[in-house]
Amino acid sequence: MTKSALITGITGQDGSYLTELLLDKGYTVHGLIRRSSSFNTARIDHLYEDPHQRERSLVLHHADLADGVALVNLLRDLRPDEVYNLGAQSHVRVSFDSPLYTGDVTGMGTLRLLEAIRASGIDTRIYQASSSEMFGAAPPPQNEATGFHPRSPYGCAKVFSYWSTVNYREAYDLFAVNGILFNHESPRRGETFVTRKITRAVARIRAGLQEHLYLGNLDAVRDWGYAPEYVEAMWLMLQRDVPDDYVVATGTAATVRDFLAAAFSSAGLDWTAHVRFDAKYERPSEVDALIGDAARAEERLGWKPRVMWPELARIMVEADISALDAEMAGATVRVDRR
Ligand code: NDP
Ligand code: GDR
Repeated sequence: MTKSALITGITGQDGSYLTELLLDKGYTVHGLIRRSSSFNTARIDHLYEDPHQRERSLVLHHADLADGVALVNLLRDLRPDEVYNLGAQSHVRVSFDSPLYTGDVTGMGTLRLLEAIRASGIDTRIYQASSSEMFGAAPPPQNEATGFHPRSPYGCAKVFSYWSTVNYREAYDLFAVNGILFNHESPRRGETFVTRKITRAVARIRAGLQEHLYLGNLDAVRDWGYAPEYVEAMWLMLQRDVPDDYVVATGTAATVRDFLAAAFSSAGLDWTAHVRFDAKYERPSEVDALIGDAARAEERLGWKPRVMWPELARIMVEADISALDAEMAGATVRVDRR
């Protein structure tokens, strides 16, 4: 029997890679998308199927994590085997500007989804996209036993979602898991996250379209991995006999400055000639260092990272250079298929 999955956040970086993975495994994939005044499906356009086609393996549905009734209706109708809750206001800096909205979507949205599963009485497994941001000020290395000390409205909302997921597992015997994923990037990463902001700027500076890149704190330490590998871990977590929570990380650390230097030098550029400081990109409270210990994921899921941050920087720079070259040659490259 074909398995089915519902993905919230299907139009995001992770949603697009997870959709590819599940379609490759033969799933029917349902995606929750938000109504938008302009197209927001660029990352999954290459997977799009004509809605008039009879047998479809990818079906999109309009709904929103803010709309609990729509979630109940959707779950009752679709009865998916697996639910992946990737939808969120996911930008940490933005969460300081929109704390209540972030709390509503990134926090309460998860509870609405869990409650929709419970209320509709369906038998489904749910993956919650938890985050290393929950560790915040807790010193590295961080693993599943590390206490949370979030440093942003986003981190606080993710802690609420984490505990709601654990609570529904304990209270209702739901197969509910938290993947505590450390930063993961790709050519499909949103353009305002620091790695992609850097690699896009490298391509534009190299092409003479931009001279300066404005950034905030360069001292923050992050554990950057490669997004297509991280969605494999999500799927593996839902295939276990027993639900549990897992850290997913590379265990290697770099500062924003290290990533910057690697990205610029991979295109033959010197970052110090181009980077300027702008306090606007600093956070009122920063997360200084995140370095994950993914021993449990390796031991129980057989998951191991393959691409480490220096290679990741190269992959992203190359992709942005090719995309820009194609754009400048007049072709429109809307989706990177890597
Ligand atoms: P993105 O920001 O790329 O994608 C977020 C997705 O959520 C988009 O599809 C977005 O839709 C959707 N979304 C936003 N608001 C709502 C809403 N109100 N209702 C329904 N959907 C909504 O995030 P990533 O793919 O990078 O991350 C996926 C998840 O994993 C997120 O929950 C994130 O917080 C979490 N995470 C990410 C990590 C990372 O390093 N990437 C690390 C740890 C956790 P639209 O396209 O319309 O904006
Ligand atoms: P993060 O990622 O906050 O870790 O959250 P981001 O790339 O936004 O920031 C990483 C670090 O870079 C510093 N920084 C800047 N960040 C941005 N965005 N823009 C800048 O100009 C800039 N200059 C310096 C930041 O201060 C920070 O220290 C990501 C998101 O994907 C979350 O959803 C996810 O949960 C966590 O990763 C794990």
